[in-house]
Amino acid sequence: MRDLKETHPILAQLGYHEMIGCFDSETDLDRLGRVMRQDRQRYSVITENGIVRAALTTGQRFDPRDKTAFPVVGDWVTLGSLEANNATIPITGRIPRRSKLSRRASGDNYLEQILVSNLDLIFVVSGLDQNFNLNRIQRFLTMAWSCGLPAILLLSKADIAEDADAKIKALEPILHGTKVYPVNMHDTETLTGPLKNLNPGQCAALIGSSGVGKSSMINQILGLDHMPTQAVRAFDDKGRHTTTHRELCILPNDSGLIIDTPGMREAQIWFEPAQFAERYQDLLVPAQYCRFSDCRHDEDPDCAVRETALKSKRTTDLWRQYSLLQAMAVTE
Ligand SMILES: Nc1nc2c(ncn2[C@@H]2O[C@H](COP(=O)(O)OP(=O)(O)OP(=O)(O)O)[C@@H](O)[C@H]2O)c(=O)[nH]1
Ligand SMILES: [Mg+2]
Ligand SMILES: [Zn+2]
Repeated sequence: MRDLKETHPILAQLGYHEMIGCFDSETDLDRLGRVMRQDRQRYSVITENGIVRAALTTGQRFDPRDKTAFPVVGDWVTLGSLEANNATIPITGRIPRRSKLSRRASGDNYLEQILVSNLDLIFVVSGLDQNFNLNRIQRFLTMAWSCGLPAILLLSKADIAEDADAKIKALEPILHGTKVYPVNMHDTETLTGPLKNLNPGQCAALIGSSGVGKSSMINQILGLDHMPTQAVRAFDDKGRHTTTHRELCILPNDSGLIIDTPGMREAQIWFEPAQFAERYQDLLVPAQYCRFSDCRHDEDPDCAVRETALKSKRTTDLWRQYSLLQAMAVTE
């Protein structure tokens, strides 16, 4: 196959290189797209030949009982052919995800809801204004970690913050090595640093409360008012949930992809027990040998997890993440 950048520049920008080998023939590539936007059953899919409207075929391809099987923003999908008199193209399949951001679905059952997929990075956005809340930031960071995704913290509204330095200092105990950038979403210069963490073809998702500036950031990078934004009500800083859908945006100069998401009231953490066990396997066994059965693996005396983490080449960050995740799994 010729250089994908020449034959299929859009697919290349969308990060297709991650899947080189899945499809070889040019016809296959013409049937391939990446979900850019989803409004209930309707999808907008970016293909080499432009953005198309697509929908799931009524049929057995996606088991309706398994919501996690349905395509989400970020997914690579295969498309059928366009029927006459029908402007909507059927989605015929979904390529297995290499990563996903999930949360616990609302309701009593412990169910997974996949928000977006095929990510390389999560930008947790939080305001340096009255929105600033350590607990909330910790939960959003944990949401990324529990899905095995690296997180970067963007502290917006640095231009109007009064005690930014004190707030940033207060973050220290919950960061565990996470990079932090104070930013002004209306000033491109402050966004250059964080965006250096994203390589061509890589995809980041913006998560955080409503009104923290997620859509403003995308508009600033794109240089146009693509995503609607709205001033936050001054009296409670709660925002009004301006963005109501998830949307993947291609950044200029082949500098990666960013997905905007609606503000979340609360980060409901999702744990996939198998994945969790795999990532922290060598810490799970020693956990049984801590002196206290309710050991938080933090400052507690005779903690076997901490000892193991310190002895092995693992960083203490990982062990702290582990304790944090475990604590949250219990309290969920
Ligand atoms: N001064 C200042 N204002 C900002 C900054 N970031 C966002 N804003 C303002 O905050 C308001 C809310 O910004 P949005 O971009 O709509 O927030 P959002 O996170 O997308 O909100 P939802 O879509 O509801 O989740 C807008 O009026 C923005 O102009 C910033 O860094 N500095
Ligand atoms: Mg928004
Ligand atoms: Zn312990």
